[in-house]
Amino acid sequence: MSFKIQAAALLGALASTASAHGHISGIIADGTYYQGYDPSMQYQSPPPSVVGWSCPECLDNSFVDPTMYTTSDIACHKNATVGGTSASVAAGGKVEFQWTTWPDSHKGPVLTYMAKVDEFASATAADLSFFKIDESGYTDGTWAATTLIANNNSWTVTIPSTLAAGNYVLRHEIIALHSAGQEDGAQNYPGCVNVAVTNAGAAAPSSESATKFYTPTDPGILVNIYSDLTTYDIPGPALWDGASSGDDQGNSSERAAASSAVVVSSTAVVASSAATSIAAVEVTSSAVASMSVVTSTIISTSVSLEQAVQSTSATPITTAAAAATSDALAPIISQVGTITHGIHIRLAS
Ligand SMILES: *[C@@H]1O[C@H](CO)[C@@H](O)[C@H](O)[C@H]1NC(C)=O
Ligand SMILES: *[C@@H]1O[C@H](CO)[C@@H](O)[C@H](O)[C@H]1NC(C)=O
Ligand SMILES: *[C@@H]1O[C@H](CO)[C@@H](O)[C@H](O)[C@H]1NC(C)=O
Ligand SMILES: [Cu+2]
Repeated sequence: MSFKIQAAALLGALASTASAHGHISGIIADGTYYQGYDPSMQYQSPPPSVVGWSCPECLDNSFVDPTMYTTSDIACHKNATVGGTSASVAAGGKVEFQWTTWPDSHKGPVLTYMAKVDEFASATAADLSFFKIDESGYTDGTWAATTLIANNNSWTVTIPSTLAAGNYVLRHEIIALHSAGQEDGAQNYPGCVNVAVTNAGAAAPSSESATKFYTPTDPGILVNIYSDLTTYDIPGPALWDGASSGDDQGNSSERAAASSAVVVSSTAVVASSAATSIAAVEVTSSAVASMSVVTSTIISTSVSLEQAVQSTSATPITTAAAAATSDALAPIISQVGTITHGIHIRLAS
């Protein structure tokens, strides 16, 4: 069996498309699970009421790019509207954000902000005014997004203990920098959830609109992560000094335990959706040690997948790796036929 893709379509897609990735599927606030927003909810009637802000334009798990930094889409994602319900958390308590499977290739910082609101029902993205409560960039050679993956695709923050009680929108974000060496290549994946903070202090940090956070040429936004980085400037406003300075992400042995609990068989192909248009396919193989990303429109026949993988590598991969990848992808290609968005290939060592 051979599976082929069309060269022109692939190369065109490469030039213009950047692959999209995940969203926050749910949160655990003070030990209680709350479902997040899923773009498929827009087709339910009525849509479920969840803590997450909606993103009807996020069916492809898309991202906000630097050309949108001055629009309210950067606040809580494209055309986001407030969630219908809220989580409850005590000041000083923890909120864990659970992401859909995040790809290794999408390295970058993880940031969390809060904005106080009066009533959730009347909150709009344009009106939110945020302060930063958590940030992590590139520490000891490890990107925050890599730590997030090792923690079962989750990130935990502490709600500052001195914060005034009330209703807050928690804005959590991964910025993927795999294409950020070119201007407008960074990919922001913000997501917002509603939390009612109890047992609190009186602090009311100064805050600003998300449209002030970033510019396309910030050193932490326009950055080539494939060069030998020694330091990385986390973008956005300074961390609020009332924020907890503790590291909530566990130590390395805790991360290893969380990671091994994620079931990934050595040659499994996992599609994030079974539709004809799929946002992402993850392939893992214990046989190879390098990693690559393919972003393409796969239409029909002409160039082998093996070539496609090699030609689109973020980092060069071996022929053996490409062959293994091609074999592993074959069943999904035959099932799905057309992959309209992208394929993420992760080859674990
Ligand atoms: C937001 O919604 C409007 C109206 O439906 C649409 O024209 C616009 O493209 C959407 N914005 C994004 C970023 O998708
Ligand atoms: C990691 O944290 C766990 C739980 O707090 C603790 O039991 C364990 O000893 C720690 N391991 C290391 C290597 O620090
Ligand atoms: C990993 O996260 C998922 C939700 O994204 C959760 O259902 C699962 O229980 C978590 N596994 C572990 C070992 O924490
Ligand atoms: Cu992606």
